[in-house]
Amino acid sequence: MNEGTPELATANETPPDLAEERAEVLEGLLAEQKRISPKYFYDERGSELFDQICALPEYYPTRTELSIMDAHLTEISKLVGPRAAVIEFGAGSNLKVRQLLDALEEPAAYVPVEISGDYLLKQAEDLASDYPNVHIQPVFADFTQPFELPEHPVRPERNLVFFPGSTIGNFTRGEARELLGVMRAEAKDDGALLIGVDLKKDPATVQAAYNDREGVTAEFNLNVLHRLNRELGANFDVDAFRHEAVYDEAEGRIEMRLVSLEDQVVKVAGRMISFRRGEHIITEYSHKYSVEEFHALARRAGFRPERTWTDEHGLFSVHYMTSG
Ligand code: AVJ
Repeated sequence: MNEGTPELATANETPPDLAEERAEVLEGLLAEQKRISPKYFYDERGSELFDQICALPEYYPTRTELSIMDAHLTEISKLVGPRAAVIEFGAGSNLKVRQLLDALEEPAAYVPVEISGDYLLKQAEDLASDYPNVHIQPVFADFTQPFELPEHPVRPERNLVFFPGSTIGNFTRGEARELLGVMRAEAKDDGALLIGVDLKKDPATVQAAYNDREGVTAEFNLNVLHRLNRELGANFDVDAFRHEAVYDEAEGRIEMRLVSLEDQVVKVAGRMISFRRGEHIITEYSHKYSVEEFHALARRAGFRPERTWTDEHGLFSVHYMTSG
C-alpha cells in the first residue's frame, strides 16, 4: 500500500444503477421535446463503444487533442510549474492524464472528480501503482456543483483543473459558463485550467465525425435504449429507432438524436411514453467554439487566457488559462 491508494476503494464497488436516476430520466422522456442526458451513455458497453469512436478515422477530436498536447507538453509543464495538484473534471481517458503527469514537474496530487464509481476507482488504482509519488485521491461528486477538495500529504503549489476531450461541448453555452465558474472556484486564486475544446469548422467534417461509416456512433447512441430496458425495466424496441446526428450551424452544435421509425408506445419505469413516427429524442449536444468565442466565455467566468494551441488544420484547440 502506498499513499496513492484511493481511500474510496470500498465506498462504492458497483456503478450507481440508472434506477436511482429514474425521476430525471422520466422527466426528460415526458417533456415536450424528449431528451435523455448524454451522461447515461456510459455503461460498460457504452464506454467500450466510445473508445471505439475515439479510434475512428472520421472522429478527429481524440487524436488531434493528443497530438496538440504532445507537441506542447514542455511548455505546459513550464507554465504550470512544480508540485501542482491536477484536478480532472470527469475521470476521462487514462492516456491523457498520464501524458500530463509524465510531463509535469513533481506533480503533488491527482484528483479525478466523477459521479459514477466504477471507472473512477479502476483508473485511480491503476494510476496509484504507477505514480507512487503522486497522491491519487478520487472524489465522487457531480462536478457541475461546487465540491470540496481533499487534503494532500504534500501541499500543492497550485491547482490545475484539467478538462480534456471537449466534454465542455455537452453543455449549452450558458451551462458551460457556469461550469467554468465552478472550475475557477476549484482552481483557487493562483490556479490554472487546461481544457480541450472542439473548434467550429466546415460542417461536413463535423457531420462525418458523428456519422461514421462503420455505424459505431449509431450503436453508441442506440445503446442508451438497451440500458434503459435493462436498468429501468423499459421495453424499447431498439430496432424501431434510428440514429441521427445533425450539425446546427446557427447554434454551432451537433445534435444527436434517436428518431422513432413508427408510432409507438414504450413503457419506462411504469409510465407509458408515446412516440409519433419521425419524432426524436435528443440524446446529446456537442457544441463547437471559435477560439475567440471560447476566450470570451472563459473570461466571463474569471479566467485569463494565456496560451491557445491548435493543430495545423484548425480542428481542435487546447487552452491554458490562469485565475485572472
Ligand atoms: C465526449 C462529449 C466530447 O461530443 O464528441 C462522440 C461524445 N458523442 N461521438 C463528443 C461523442 C458521439 C463526445 N464528447
